[in-house]
Amino acid sequence: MSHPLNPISVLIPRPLSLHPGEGQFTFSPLTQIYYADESIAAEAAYLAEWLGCSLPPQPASGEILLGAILLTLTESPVLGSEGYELSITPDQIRLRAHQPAGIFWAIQTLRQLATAEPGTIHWPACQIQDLPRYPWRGMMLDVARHFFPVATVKSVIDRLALYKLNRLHLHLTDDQGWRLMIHSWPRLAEIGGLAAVGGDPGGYYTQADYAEIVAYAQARHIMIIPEVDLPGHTNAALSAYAELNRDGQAAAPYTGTRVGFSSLCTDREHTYRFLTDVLGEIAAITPGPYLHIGGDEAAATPRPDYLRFIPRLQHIVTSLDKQMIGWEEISRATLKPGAVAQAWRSSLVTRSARQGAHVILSPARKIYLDMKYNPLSPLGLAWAGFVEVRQSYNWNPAYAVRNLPEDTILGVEAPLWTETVRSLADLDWLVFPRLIGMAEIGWTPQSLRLWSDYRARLAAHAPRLVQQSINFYRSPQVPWVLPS
Ligand code: TNX
Repeated sequence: MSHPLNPISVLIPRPLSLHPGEGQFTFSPLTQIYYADESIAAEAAYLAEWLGCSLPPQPASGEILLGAILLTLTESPVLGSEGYELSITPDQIRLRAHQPAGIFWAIQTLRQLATAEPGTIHWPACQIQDLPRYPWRGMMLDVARHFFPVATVKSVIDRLALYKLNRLHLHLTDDQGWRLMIHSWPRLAEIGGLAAVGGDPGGYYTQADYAEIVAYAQARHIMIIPEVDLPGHTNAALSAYAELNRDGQAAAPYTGTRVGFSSLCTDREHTYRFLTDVLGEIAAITPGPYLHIGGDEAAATPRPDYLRFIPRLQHIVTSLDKQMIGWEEISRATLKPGAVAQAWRSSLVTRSARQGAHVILSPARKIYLDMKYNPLSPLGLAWAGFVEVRQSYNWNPAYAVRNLPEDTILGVEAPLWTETVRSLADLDWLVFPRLIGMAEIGWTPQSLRLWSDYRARLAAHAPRLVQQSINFYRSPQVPWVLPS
């Protein structure tokens, strides 16, 4: 990629501190990568593969390694679990972190800094120290309204890694589809997985598929958060098992886009056996500490039932040694410590925070990736308004929800609901470039974020988006540097 040598003009997220140096480091296929700790051998291999090194990475020995790339871990905890230091001189590149994730993010910085003419890669000399603002920087993908195969999910994971995003929340179930095989209740996927919005093909992940997604994400330091939306948004489950319905009749499959019409029967013990089985199977194949139970738009569940249901769910989730996440509506219920509430359209989460919960911010008018950019957008919805690139970048999470103490904020997450999204190209067009801005919102301190500066850096990312075949929205607000 060619771009001006001032590295700050390209990096997204903008790093905490960056000092340009003199000269550049030139890569050759014989450049040797060394790693000082077995726990970062995988990161060294990832870097070697990206660069096309002809020599495999080697464990580091004591001597000074001119012309080499050196990966090391430091005892000092100041870099936290994700921070890193990157030093590039004409003689050597050093990546340092306290944890492997920091090394992985340093590698993403190296990828963005590389300038390539055919056959050679250069890096401008510089010193970078970098740490994220928030530990939670995520995207949500709705695989229920439309189903996306494992390969598409992996492409999404690769896109997240590029911008140092570390969470992928999978919205696995909704009225239109149930997308994960549950062996103790197989018809959920076999019957409930058949439909999708608009009569498009359905589908579901086997548990082996899910494990493959989890492993692929883990190798990129991204945590998978599975969501089973309860007690509303459950028509697919209700179509598969009559006994989950209040009237005992199986629901018809649903291919429309209305919300708020379905509910599990919440006052029969049988439903709680179902929930224990389903969440138990998912917990067993999910290494991350969270299970998302939805909880949104349960308009078909009587309020008193909902208020009893959520604490019972939290009890099931904590019995499985997981923490419960729910959409902001769970804030109406009594929550035990460890719950996480996800804000999307109101300030309800302050009630969760007052009960000791942490909060994820997904304000629809800023970072709902399914909102149209403008009235002419061929894809997307508009219930939260049009969300152009500038509007989705220009906000401060600290003030996103009125009266929410900043220390309760875990971070930010941009949801992509897929009522109108049928392919990776559709997905990319809504996600890019808004997700790139969200990545910077979650990583970079507010004081270093300025739209005019960001938009110039974003413009410089156009050639790399093109090169990776990412079908991004050419917003008129960004002076894109596009190949002619
Ligand atoms: C609201 S956001 C929903 C989803 C829809 C989305 C469309 C939320 C928790 N619920 O069921 O897909 O709007 O933008």
